[in-house]
Amino acid sequence: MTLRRNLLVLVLLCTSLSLSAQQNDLKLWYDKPSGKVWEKAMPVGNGRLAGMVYGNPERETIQLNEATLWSGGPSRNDSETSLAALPEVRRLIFENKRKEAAAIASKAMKSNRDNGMCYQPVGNLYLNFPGHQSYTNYYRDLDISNAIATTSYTVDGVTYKREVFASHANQVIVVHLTASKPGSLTFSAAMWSPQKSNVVTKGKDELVLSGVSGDRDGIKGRDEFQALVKVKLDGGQLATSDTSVNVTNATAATLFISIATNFVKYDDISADESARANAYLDKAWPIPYAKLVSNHVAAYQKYFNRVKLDLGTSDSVKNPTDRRIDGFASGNDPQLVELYFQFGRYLLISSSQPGGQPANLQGIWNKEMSPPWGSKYTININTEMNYWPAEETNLAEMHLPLVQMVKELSVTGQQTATSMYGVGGWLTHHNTDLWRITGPVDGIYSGLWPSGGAWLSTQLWDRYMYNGDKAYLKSVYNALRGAAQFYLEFLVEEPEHKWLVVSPSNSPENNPQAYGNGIAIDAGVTMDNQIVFDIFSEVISAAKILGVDKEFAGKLKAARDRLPPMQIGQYSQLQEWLHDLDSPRDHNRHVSHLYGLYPSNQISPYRTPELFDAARTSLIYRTDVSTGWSMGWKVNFWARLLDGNHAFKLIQNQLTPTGKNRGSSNNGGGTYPNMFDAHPPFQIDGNFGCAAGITEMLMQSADGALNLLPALPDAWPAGTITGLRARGGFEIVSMQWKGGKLAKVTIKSTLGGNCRLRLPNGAKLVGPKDSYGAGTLKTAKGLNTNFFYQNEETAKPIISSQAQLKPTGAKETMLYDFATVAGKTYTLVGI
Ligand code: FUC
Repeated sequence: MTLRRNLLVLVLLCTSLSLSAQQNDLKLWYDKPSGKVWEKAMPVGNGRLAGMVYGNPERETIQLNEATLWSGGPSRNDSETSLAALPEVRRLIFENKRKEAAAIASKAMKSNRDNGMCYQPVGNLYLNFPGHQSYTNYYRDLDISNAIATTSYTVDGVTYKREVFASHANQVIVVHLTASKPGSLTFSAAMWSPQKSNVVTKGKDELVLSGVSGDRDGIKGRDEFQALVKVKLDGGQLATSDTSVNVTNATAATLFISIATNFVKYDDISADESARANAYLDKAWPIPYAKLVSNHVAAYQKYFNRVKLDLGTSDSVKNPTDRRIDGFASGNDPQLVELYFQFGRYLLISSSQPGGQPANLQGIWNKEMSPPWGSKYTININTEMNYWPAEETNLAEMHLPLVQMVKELSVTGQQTATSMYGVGGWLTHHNTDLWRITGPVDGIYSGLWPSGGAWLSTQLWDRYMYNGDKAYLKSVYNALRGAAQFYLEFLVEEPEHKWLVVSPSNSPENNPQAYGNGIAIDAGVTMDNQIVFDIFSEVISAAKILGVDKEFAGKLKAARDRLPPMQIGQYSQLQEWLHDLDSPRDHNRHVSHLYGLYPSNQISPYRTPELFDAARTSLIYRTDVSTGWSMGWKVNFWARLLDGNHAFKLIQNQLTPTGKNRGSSNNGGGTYPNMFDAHPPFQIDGNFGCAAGITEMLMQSADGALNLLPALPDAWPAGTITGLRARGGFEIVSMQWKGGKLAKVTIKSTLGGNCRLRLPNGAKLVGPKDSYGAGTLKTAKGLNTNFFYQNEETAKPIISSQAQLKPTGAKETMLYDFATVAGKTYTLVGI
């Protein structure tokens, strides 16, 4: 009997131990409050509302945002003098008189209006707890498995607990406060905003903050907002002063935070923010707390639970998250990679929801009136990177705000195409904002780059490669077509080879020394050539699929044939510019000419081995450590270069506390204690880029086959992942690997068609028994008959006589074909 009871206790103990270990797996947790440091606070968000929870016992701060609160109001920023200057600027570039070209462009093409508006904060909610200066048992966390931030501590034997979430179901931020001893919860709630605003109290239980966004670049702030905080009590008393709600001797309290603005659309700010904020609040108010939680968790987990990753675990999981980040690069903590990957997915679900705004430079979290780079949309890399994990990590719905933004830009950008360049179609330069500006932002060094809209458009096409949904393709066709039409009319013939090139432009935020300091103005840069190649090819395919625009597609084909091919220069590098001007000592954070390697698929170890090696050489010259987003991009590059160990090295650099990365002129990028990516300052792109890179190490689908475990590092010999999506509508229901080899994979086909697999080892098909060709896997040969895996042919590169190219070094793989039927699931085991 005693033995049985002891056994039972042991079993129970083990279960609860393993449960708590498991529960810890998806938590960012800390044993100290954030104090004043925003980058230690925990982010919550529902795509529209966001909060940063500091977890300070005596004075809690929850910094608040609403996704449509931006400085200014509806505006445009085209330059009116550009068109007249265009021929002269082009002529000077072709004559290699770049200084002169830049001088004219700086005067005539730069925007003389605004340089983009800022994403701005709503303000702070403060909760003051008298007597909570000294506390014990402090703990706080962000549980990304249910999107709830919790703080708890003990004062005078009473344990206080705060739970905060931005409800995905009920459109309010909820703060739930409890005390372990009835009647011991006493606090006051107040609000503050850096905006032009005022705070009043309403009844006995409510704060009302009303304001209007800031002015900027001479554009008046017209984005009006209202934030309401209403308190519901369990026991105790409620009272208000002029500016605070005061609670005494309660046992529990639930605070409902409702925020709204007058923003309807980029050119319409006619909504009534107060009516909206009240409507959200009135709807949520009657719902009991437990139901608010279950609604929220269900709505969040619908997305989050689709993907699970297990790379193994170590004792490090017992440490607080900031200590784990500190030790990651020199230790063994594979679970932190899982946490970082899932945190990326958490951030995307929290900052980008259908019907809302896309994630900006800081996602949806910003405390500054004048944040770095306006916390807007920089689209010469950053916004695109935000969405790299969307399709493949099974968050396709989160992509929709970006799709909508591109549709809107394809309207506002038409006027820019006509007025600035005298051509049809549409474009954006290297930035945009809530008001969908499409003119150049900042100086021409970075701002005079006309390919932002086209790059974004290629991502809309890529979404089609995953979903194969013709109705979707039709809905974005006009945007894609307009992006291609812009180039068709804008491309000019360069004098030397008679290639068609984009001019004026630049290779984002970089220049060869030969042009002189600060001069980047250019024609025919490699990244532009690659982007034009993609958007032309995509529109040619889309027109064919939709049975439209035959003649237009013919014109695109003819122009595509006249684009410059990629070139390999004297240092065996992929040339960034039309001429061989790269320096092996150039460590610029942008690696724009490798767009063709990732996110595009123009460079491949199997189809273009010389370009593959040249791209690798260029990347080695650029070095590893850099800004956060640059390192995130490099994880993807090294994954596409099939070098898992080098990709892992970049993850180590990324998961290093900011400021601690050494040995590079690009010091500084890394990770903050709350796992936010450090440019520095905080910029969310690196979180997303690195999450996408981790995925690309485990699965790729851009190069003619579904490539499983293409870049597995030695650090992850065994693991499992569920729920990834691949092009052609394939879903990796689950995949397991052991000893670096594929052990088992289950693939669901949603569109049917040939499944071509590239594997590190042999495999056999074990199910389903009734499937076509069950049990057999044909060795793949020739062109993949599956449209979604048919790559456009990359033009043969021009190779410098001084270049010394190396073999790709790609490991031998097995290449199989098997036919699939839409809706069926197939299981293979490794042999
Ligand atoms: C681009 C980058 C910077 C920064 C900014 C927001 O201009 O060159 O590094 O990320 O965007």
